[in-house]
Amino acid sequence: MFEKIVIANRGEIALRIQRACRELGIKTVAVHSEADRNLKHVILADESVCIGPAPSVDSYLNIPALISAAEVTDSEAIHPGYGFLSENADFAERVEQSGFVFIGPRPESIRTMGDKVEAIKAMIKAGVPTVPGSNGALGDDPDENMRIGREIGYPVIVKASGGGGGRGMRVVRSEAALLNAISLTKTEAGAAFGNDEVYMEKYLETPRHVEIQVIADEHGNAVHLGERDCSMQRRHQKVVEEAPAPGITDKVRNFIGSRCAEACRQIGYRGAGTFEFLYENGEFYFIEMNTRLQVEHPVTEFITGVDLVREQLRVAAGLPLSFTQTDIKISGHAIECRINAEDSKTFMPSPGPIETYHAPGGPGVRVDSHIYSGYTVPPYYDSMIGKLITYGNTRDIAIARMDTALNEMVIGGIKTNIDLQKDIISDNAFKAGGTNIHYLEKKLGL
Ligand code: MV4
Repeated sequence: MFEKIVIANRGEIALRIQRACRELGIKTVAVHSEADRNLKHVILADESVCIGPAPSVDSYLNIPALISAAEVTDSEAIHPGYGFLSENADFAERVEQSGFVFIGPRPESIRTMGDKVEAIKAMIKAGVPTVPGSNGALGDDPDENMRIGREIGYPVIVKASGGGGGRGMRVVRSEAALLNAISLTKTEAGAAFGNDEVYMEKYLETPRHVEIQVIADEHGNAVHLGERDCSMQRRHQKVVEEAPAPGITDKVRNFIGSRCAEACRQIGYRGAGTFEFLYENGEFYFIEMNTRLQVEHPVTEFITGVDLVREQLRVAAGLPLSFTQTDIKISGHAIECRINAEDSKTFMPSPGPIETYHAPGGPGVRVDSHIYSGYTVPPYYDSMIGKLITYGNTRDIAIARMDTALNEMVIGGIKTNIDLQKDIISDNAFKAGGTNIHYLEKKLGL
């Protein structure tokens, strides 16, 4: 196992990674911006290095500064967390070329999955079900593109190969609008991603967002850890996630999960990853793969008992996974509410000093947060300041515990979305389970 690693991130995930390191006896180096000297994990780190001014581009996205920090502290590896450089293939490559281990997939895997057309091709080859579509980049022949549109059937969606996460896509509801939509999406994609490749899919009107967690080692072992339902979202920002997804049977989970694990073996995937699917009328349709640890990983940890960050560290160090597929038993139900420093109604960010903080607790309650009383939320970064996760033997118990925990939680001095979360958790459609990706925006009247 590693002796010392750099945590190239901030906030709750940096603290989460540091905790896993502590358990494994790994020393941690916190790298931080000038605005982040008082972050909890920086204070608790074995060593810390200031890597630049507050703006992310000058600090958390500064590749030479991060690699220098690994060099001067004599670290062996770099954990990128999520966001920032976590899915940047060039960063992963430069980390490895500098003689450090990137705690994540091989750079080639990150590059392939970052190119959505390539990712879909790899999935078709591996037997993962995809959305009916062009199964490749669209060419310049208008007649051929019209033929593809007719064959798929309207509505269709035109997506940028370099996009993902909701960027660079356009819904097309009629044949008459297709060619213009393709040319607009191409132009925007070229400017935004430096890649004007676009592809076409059948547009699914009311799907759920269900994703499969996988983890693989360098010895040919790949295991799936079941699914999460992340349909409760607003403007492509997830708000509540849960595992398992309501209504997914063991049989369906094992079918789709084993296809994802097999795809990992086929492409030689290493590390943690997530296969994103749209789920509609009982069918799974692959859309994208995320090659990082995700914000919502704790719900999977609750229902499987696996420590995902610990396993990431193990497989990055070349050790085998500490379990096999048959060891994994999905049990109970977990829900996560993201806690953001923002107005519950307008969603305006609300940075500033936290004057009071009381964390909830009790059976089946987990709080992943770096905040403390006296901490000031800086205005420069994402507004998520923590995650509240609850577990129970049944979904109803997990919901009841979440309701209790949200009512116990006090964060004073700044605005938070706790009231919005209480509203969602007590919503009848949420309680019934299985709401689609448009539900929250409709409820909020957007
Ligand atoms: C779709 C879709 C409907 N049909 N693809 C948005 C983010 C990106 N990951 C893919 N997205 C979508 N792709 C087809 N063929 C609807 C969405 C979508 C969405 C997906 C997941 C979670 C939230 C979403 C919100 C709006 C649209």
